[in-house]
Amino acid sequence: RNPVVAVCGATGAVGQEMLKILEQRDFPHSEIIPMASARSVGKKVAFKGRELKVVELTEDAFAGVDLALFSAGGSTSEKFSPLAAKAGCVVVDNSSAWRMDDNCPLVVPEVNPHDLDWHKGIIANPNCSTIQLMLALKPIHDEARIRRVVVSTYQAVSGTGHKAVEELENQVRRLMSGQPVVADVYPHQIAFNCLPQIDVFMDNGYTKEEMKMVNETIKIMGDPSIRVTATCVRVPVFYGHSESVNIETEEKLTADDVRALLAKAPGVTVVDFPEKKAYPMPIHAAGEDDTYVGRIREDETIPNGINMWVVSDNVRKGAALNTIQIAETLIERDLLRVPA
Ligand code: A2P
Ligand code: 11C
Repeated sequence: RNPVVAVCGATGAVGQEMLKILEQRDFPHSEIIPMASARSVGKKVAFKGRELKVVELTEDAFAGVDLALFSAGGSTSEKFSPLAAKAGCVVVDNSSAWRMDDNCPLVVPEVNPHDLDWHKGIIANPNCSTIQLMLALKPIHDEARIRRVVVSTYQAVSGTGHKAVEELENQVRRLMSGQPVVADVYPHQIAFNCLPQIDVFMDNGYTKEEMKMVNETIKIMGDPSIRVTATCVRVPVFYGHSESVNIETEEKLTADDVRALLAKAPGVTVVDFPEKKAYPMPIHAAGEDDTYVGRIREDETIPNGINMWVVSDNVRKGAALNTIQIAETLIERDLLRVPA
């Protein structure tokens, strides 16, 4: 029979997108159960032209559930994912709770599907800004071995959740009508501004988001020799993260080599026609599944260097879509069960 699927965090920005994508991709299911906090009990969510009642995510909500797609925050996942797995339900979790846990694979299906083979019940979905970077880096690493990556991000407010989307909207409206703004979600005004801080600062002066990009890249690529350094910036864009990426490789690749490699990479579309002013932009990537790469050119300051610009919908490929692709890959590889 088809799996019983729980969507945990079904009322949130990513949860809503998950329901949309499950529907669009005709994900095999015998039942879909939307779960959220007690606050949302009684609410309804749309699925395939019907309305499904939201149930409370509780300790014993997972009896009879085969697959749980979690996007309800780190602490919720820390508490409930092990309970789900114990009940025999495979968890694919979109929070940062399990990503660096040695017992949990961290997977981008186009990059490291083989890591699903050793799952023990909980599989982690990487951070949005890491996922799109992996799609662009993997074909280059396979061909020419990446030594070092310098990445700067331009991240949309939807990465923070519903409240941040509303905050940007409200601030723009208020500023355009001459009213003072209130910053609540972010530490400063985000409208018409850039914030070089995503998440909290760590002892080394980097933010948590920056260190996620460093550590997750190494785990997903399975190669600790790749050195990554990141600067993550929040920009007043609603949907779609952009990244400026500088790569140093062991073997020489020309810009044409990289274009050809990425043109045949799964999940990647190259948009690189400077003469037509055509390059990836968040307004085009929003709502799409692929990761878009453009502005591919050689770094003329080093022998083996490439610069490029990588854009993807952070809520789709960066979160909901990648989570669902992990689930699809589990089914394809006959791995949708918690090993004894
Ligand atoms: P709720 O709407 O009931 O608060 P976003 O990231 O867009 O803010 O969404 C977060 C999602 O995670 C929502 O669906 C939210 O449900 C859910 N969530 C947050 N905290 C909990 C919790 N303690 N238990 C269950 N669901 C939670
Ligand atoms: C952002 N990358 O854009 C964050 C959102 O670890 O899953 C996702 C945080 C995470 O704000």
